[in-house]
Amino acid sequence: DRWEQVEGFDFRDITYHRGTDVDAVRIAFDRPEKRNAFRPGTVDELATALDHAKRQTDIGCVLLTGNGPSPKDGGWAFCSGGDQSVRGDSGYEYQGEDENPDPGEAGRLHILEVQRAIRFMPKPVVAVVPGWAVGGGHSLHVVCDITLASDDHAKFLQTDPDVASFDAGFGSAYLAKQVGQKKAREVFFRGKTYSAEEAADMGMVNEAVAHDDLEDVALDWADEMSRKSPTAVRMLKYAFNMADDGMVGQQVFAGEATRLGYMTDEAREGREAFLENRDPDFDDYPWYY
Ligand code: 2NE
Repeated sequence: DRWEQVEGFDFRDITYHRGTDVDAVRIAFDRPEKRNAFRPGTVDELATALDHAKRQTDIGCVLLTGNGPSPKDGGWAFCSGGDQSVRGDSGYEYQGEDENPDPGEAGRLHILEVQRAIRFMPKPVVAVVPGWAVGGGHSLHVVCDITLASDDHAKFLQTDPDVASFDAGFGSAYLAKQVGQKKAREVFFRGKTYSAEEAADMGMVNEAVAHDDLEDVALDWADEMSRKSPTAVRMLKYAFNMADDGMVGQQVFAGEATRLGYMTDEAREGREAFLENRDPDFDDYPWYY
């Protein structure tokens, strides 16, 4: 009852809700019988929901989670990564109805686009981990701004090298920024399973929370964050990103700086002068120091 479905979407592999009393959305993997593995269609839906969430100017936080438990065996999962049963030789295979699909649909790895959507989302994205976070699912929690995990059921595991996959971007390099080089290498090279508590001690989980309280705690955190100044939170998120994101990080931060600049009378004078075909008069605007 704290969530209502967002109208206008007919998703198959995810669910999408917005808070009734908190300015947050909840996007959830909905393939619990597959430990919430993603197939290409799942990723398309995720990208659509994230883009929609980005555009909601009254929404201050995105929760990303996995529905459960599995009707088959009661197991919980955040996400177990790419669905290995549809993995082709160059990516994850097309599963639509078209007999002659676009060749570009053949081998897709567009979960990386979703990682970027999370990274550049102009509001915090919280991974709410009720169970397994594995492979590409582990990488998704890594790229989120915050991770909250079930103390009872969350398990963190990197299987990439077992299935001959490698997230050589955020999944590994950014993980190392969070937990340090030695631990990040251990996560990938050993393939050991870590509890929520261990992951919190390591620094890749913010808090381990009793399973039954997980969603409420996530909503509390979302409520706190979405009550802050949108501009300040957005600038801070992009400032945190910028140190690691090179020229793209600078570009994203700079775009926000430009927006702030446009909001000043000084910028309005520049625009008006052009439209009125006269020289701009910036005399009223000091050279601040
Ligand atoms: C997730 C894990 C550790 C769970 O183990 P357990 O013992 O709790 O469950 P079980 O029985 O293995 O899984 C339950 C059902 O879910 C399916 C299983 O095949 C099983 O199906 P049934 O036998 O009941 O029919 N399932 C689970 N994960 C799946 C997956 N990823 N794809 C397809 N079916 C899956 C254990 O299941 C596990 O290790 N799963 C595989 C994790 C994995 O290797 N993921 C891919 C890593 S690569 C990747 O994600 C990636 C990337 O790194 C970069 C780009 C794109 C993708």
